Amino acid sequence: QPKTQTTVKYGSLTPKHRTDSAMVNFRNYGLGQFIHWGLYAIPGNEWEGVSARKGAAASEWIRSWSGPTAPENWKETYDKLYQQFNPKAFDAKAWARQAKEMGAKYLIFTTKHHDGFALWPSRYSDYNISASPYKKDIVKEVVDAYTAEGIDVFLYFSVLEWNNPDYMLKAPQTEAEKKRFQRFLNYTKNQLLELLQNYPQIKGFWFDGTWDQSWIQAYPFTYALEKELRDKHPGLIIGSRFRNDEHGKRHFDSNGNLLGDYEQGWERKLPGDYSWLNGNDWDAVMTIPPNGWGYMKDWSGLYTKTTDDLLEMLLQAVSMNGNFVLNFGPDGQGNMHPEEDTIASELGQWMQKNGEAIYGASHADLPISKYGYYTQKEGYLYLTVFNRPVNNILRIALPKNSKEVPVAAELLAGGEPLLLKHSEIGLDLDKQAYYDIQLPRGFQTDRAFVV
Ligand code: JFZ
Repeated sequence: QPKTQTTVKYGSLTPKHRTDSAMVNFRNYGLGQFIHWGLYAIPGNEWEGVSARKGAAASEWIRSWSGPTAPENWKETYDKLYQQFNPKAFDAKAWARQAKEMGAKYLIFTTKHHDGFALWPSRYSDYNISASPYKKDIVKEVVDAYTAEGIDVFLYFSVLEWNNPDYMLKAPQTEAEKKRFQRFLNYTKNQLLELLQNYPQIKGFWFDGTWDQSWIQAYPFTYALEKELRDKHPGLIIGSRFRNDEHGKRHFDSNGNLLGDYEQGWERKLPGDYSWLNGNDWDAVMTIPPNGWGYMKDWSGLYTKTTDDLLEMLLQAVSMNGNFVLNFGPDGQGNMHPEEDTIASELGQWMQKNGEAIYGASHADLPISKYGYYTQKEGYLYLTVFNRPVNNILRIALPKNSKEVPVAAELLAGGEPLLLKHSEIGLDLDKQAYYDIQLPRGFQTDRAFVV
């Protein structure tokens, strides 16, 4: 069927597959860290009789999702939390060291979430970190510390603000509303330019809160703003959640072109099939609890993901050319949750031994393996095994007459050579060539292993 092309004036501004060094680096990251930190870290999902919904709770939404026991003036109370924001244990260098040990190659950090509170001393809003007892520029501390560890920094920025009188959900109608919303747009632009100016090391923005009609209808403004941000900061990486075209199409414009440099819709879920992705760059952001991004005091009674769950998701992402970004929600003092510490260290131990199968690795064009996930790089094929065969023989089926054939196999961690045999026995010998890899007798590890 012939595809009809729609006229799109405010469509994609960048090519589908950028090949500049910033984007090549992005493609090679493999593993990233997300940090949600802000005033919501103080309540930690439950506070003074207020409790966000358990299970479905997104602790950073407590201002909106406060439970039935919330007092009348809860929102006003929340908006005063900044007066007690004084994270005594906050040590950006310690966070950055931990991220480095975990094996993260990039960080996405919340400069301002939906509550509107800026973690940097913004000239464009008084509702910022300078007004808190902490006073110091948290964004600067984080950007500097991570950059010093060689970890690239991306800034999370929520456009929508719950408590900004100039913000509105619907597109402005009256002249007064138009004027008010234009003020909000200018403010947003000023803050973004301010972030670029203050923190020139950053590699990109991770936008959020761009789904309301007010923003959707402001497409001439957002189009021009994206252009300006890119002009001011060559190489800047922006995901597909920043803006829409003039037909209201988000993520992809009306002709199906990705809006931005990578697909940003994979949030607490992963694509099931490589072909859906259509060659687009993407990342997936993931919580450890079911749906809490900000600090949650109490993880009991929730299924919180294990290190193995997360490793499997990492492999699922990288095997389909995506990055996997794991979220941390530090508490109001600046400490990570103890279970986050454990997971970071376990992931780090695994990455230390097996990172070669992740960093710079990409999709291997092979049928899905029942044992785990294939990745490939520079003539090497990696198989990360989550399901160990009981007979200790890993069977790899390659298309018959494939130009590339395996010549040797080894365990990635430690490099132990493994017996590899071309097998004459198989179900589909006309179409496939079978290779059997003998795992060491009694082979056991506590985590997935890579051949
Ligand atoms: C947003 C935020 O509301 C949330 O607090 C958190 O910061 C998360 C990373 O992003 O939540 C979203 C945004 C988009 C979708 C779902 C949740 N989405 O497109 O499916």
